[in-house]
Amino acid sequence: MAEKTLFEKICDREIPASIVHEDDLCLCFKDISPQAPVHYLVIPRKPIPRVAEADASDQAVLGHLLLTASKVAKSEGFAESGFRLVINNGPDGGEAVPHLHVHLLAGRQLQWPPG
Ligand code: DGP
Repeated sequence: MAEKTLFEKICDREIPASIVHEDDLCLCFKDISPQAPVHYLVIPRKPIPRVAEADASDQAVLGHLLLTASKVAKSEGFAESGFRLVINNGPDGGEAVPHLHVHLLAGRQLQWPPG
């Protein structure tokens, strides 16, 4: 069996994280190295390495990650002022952890284009 990813270990409570939401399909927790006043990660429980390796059977979970990010933004009160969702894919995309995750950033005016 493949070794668990860091984020699978967070799902399984083997590594602590500050979890703000969880359900059958996903977890949302605070990023350990925040790039904005609010920086959460929304991850599927299923260890999909990156979006490029998701397939048609993952359609529901992919949609669920976005809807969960929006739900968390609303429940935490920063949806109206705005937020950004980012998915880094592969080396040039800046992916460091090979377990699909949606960055949810908010709490300041974010710049565009990103670096
Ligand atoms: P990416 O570069 O898109 O793969 O982002 C990985 C993010 O994961 C990065 O913003 C830092 C975060 N991260 C790495 N290790 C941990 C950890 O152990 N706990 C938490 N909460 N976040 C982590």
